[in-house]
Amino acid sequence: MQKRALAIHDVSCEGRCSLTVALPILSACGIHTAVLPTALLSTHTGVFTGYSCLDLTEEMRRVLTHWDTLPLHFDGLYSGFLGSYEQIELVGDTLQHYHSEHTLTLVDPVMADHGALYATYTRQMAGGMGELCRLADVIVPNVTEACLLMDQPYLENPSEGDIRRLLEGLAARYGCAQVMITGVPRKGLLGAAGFCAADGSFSYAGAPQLSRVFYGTGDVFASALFGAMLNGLAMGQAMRAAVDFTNAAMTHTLENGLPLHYGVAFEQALPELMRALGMM
Ligand code: PXL
Repeated sequence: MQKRALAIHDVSCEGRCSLTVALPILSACGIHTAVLPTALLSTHTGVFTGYSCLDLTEEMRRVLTHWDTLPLHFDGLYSGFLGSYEQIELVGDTLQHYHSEHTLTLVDPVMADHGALYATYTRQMAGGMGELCRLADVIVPNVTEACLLMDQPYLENPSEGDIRRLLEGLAARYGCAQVMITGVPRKGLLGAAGFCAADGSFSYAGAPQLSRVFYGTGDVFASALFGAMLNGLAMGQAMRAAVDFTNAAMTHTLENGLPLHYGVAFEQALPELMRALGMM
């Protein structure tokens, strides 16, 4: 049976991130994906200025009201960048509404990077993102978001012990079965560190660190991870596949010589992801 997922993110019209990344990656993973767009922006907010941003909360309510008349079921629920504080409650209600015994819920608490909140995010929204994390089986914050979720100052150079404490703390505080922190450096590698609450195990998957600042890589990683997990890969294997895919996308971007703020060339790495999932 083909798996069905719901992806709740913004549409950034230019600059590959959020839905323009999640949808093609999940399609390549063979997953029938419905979308609930949270906001419409001309670009992402990471590096561009003067972008337009339309909060879609009211339209989301209309979409959900219509969906209530349809027999919809989702195997996976995946949320990311949100448009406003008011919207967080609606997204929480939606995750609960479509949750069933076998649903995999992945919340990417997108709100900050490199020690700072994104331009459209407030402290109040950061608190609300924590409430969404409580509804998730899996969360994938970066180091900045992990520190915010734990109400602690940003760790610029976290040690292995710092990352373990964050992982365990997040799992305990938000009740998530699996926590992964992204953008974790270790011995010249950059990757993701994971914690599985069921057996208390830690894991790490890294790839050679490329000394450039990329955009949208958190979304590329999380989408590939979610696609891999919906295809039945265990956390460690899914993390490995998603790290390799993200690294390949970054490498293609550098080879293409494209400006980095337009996101990474994940399109050219999709065959690699599909091979890792045994699809070709
Ligand atoms: O990649 C996360 C993201 C998603 N959507 C928008 C963003 C960002 C990060 O900056 O600005 C609109």
